[in-house]
Amino acid sequence: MNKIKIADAWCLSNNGYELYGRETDRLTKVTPSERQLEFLDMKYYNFIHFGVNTFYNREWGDGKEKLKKFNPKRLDTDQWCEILKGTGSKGVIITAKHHDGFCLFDTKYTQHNVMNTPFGKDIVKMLSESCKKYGLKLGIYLSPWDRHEETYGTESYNDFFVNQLTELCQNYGEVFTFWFDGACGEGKNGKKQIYDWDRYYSTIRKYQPDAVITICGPDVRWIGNEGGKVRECEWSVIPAEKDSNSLIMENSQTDAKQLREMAEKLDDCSSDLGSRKILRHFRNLVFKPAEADISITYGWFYHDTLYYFPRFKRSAKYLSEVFFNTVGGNASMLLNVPPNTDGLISEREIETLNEFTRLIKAPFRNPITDGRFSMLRLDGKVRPVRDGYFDFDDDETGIKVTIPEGKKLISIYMEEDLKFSQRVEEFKVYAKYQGDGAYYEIYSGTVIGSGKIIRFPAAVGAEEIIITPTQTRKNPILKKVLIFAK
Ligand code: FUL
Repeated sequence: MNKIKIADAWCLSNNGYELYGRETDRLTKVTPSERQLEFLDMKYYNFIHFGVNTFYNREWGDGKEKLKKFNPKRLDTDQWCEILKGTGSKGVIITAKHHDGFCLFDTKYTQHNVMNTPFGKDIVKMLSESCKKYGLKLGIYLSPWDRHEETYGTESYNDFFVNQLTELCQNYGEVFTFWFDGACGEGKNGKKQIYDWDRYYSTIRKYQPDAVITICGPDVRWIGNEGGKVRECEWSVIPAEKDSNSLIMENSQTDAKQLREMAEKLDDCSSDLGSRKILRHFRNLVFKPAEADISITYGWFYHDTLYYFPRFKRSAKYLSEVFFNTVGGNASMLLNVPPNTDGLISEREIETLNEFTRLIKAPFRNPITDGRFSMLRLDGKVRPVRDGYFDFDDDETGIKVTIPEGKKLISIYMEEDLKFSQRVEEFKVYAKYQGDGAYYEIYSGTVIGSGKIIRFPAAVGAEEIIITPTQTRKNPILKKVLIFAK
């Protein structure tokens, strides 16, 4: 264990990095929009993949599926919402239309929709009502790639798509996100659609100004794989050209059987998207927080039997680690929970979700209450913090927290106030034990961003801890620091 070296603090050496200057001004001027800020507070929410694929035991339909097969006899969107809300979810994104072109909503623009099935009810409408009832936000997945629509591949498809978007914007209350998948399996000889993204975006901005546009969109970026893997440092300020729609589409799924490959892949061409070393080479920067998507089982749609990969089942433990790494790694977690052919989330999934919920809540019981937090100054004096807001003055080196007697430190949760951009690049946590009165380093981390979770493998019996940013782009501003001890 290293003893504390106060000289490492951001306001002294800052690891030799510039602290106030033209470049740090340029970087910290890149800040989120109001809609992004609101989205960043959600942190964990769900995907529902449901459609004709569910009844064909498929991942990708070809657009020729028979509508009479779609009959989820016990469908209950309240059940979905009740279960997902119970896991701490903040919202649900439904596949209003997947690549097969089948629509789960009542649309005027194609016959290939739920109203013409034996089920005959608008499922997006039902879900929007359940979401309201359970206090969840509603999100819409509308696949740009459409294997059923005849106009796909021509300019009129853009009209078709905008018409459907307009229906979805107008008929289902507030929508928190429109999720535009980059996947396309047409290959070289298939139909190629030139998507009029600008028109899609302006339609959304017109009718749903608060919604974020995700993946092939300007507001939220895809993490680059479909297995919930995050980079060691996830940055939210990145070069615009590193997240263009064409790059996303190139890296997206091109075959329904690529499930494992997509889960394991970490976009290697851009594993460092936003350190200072990278950013100085790029003129156009954007604020684009990361979202990590992952499915609870093998495949995005429900399969009774094991799908392409027999052992590809994710345990609650695995999913909970994904939660800690994403929500605690400056990214959001989008967990897919697909209903079965009855139209219900099945027991198998409920069991996993119950255990997942228990695991993700475990480190966050027993927070230490305010009154024990203060800002430590260079001269050794302290400034008490009462409002739970930690904006460092130029002579403040760390956040000092006293641990109540008889309690041990279990975990730490922190958030930067991203209104002021992502600033912290590195920090350390020190503990003072009873005895020699010295401080020892117990954790060394990099970015904080929208959320940093630190879990200590063994409870730390310290009487005091100090959290010291050691490298930052400007004075650090944290809007939340929670300490859990038992
Ligand atoms: C992929 C799609 O091809 C999958 O079917 C699924 O919808 C996933 C979330 O995105 O790109």
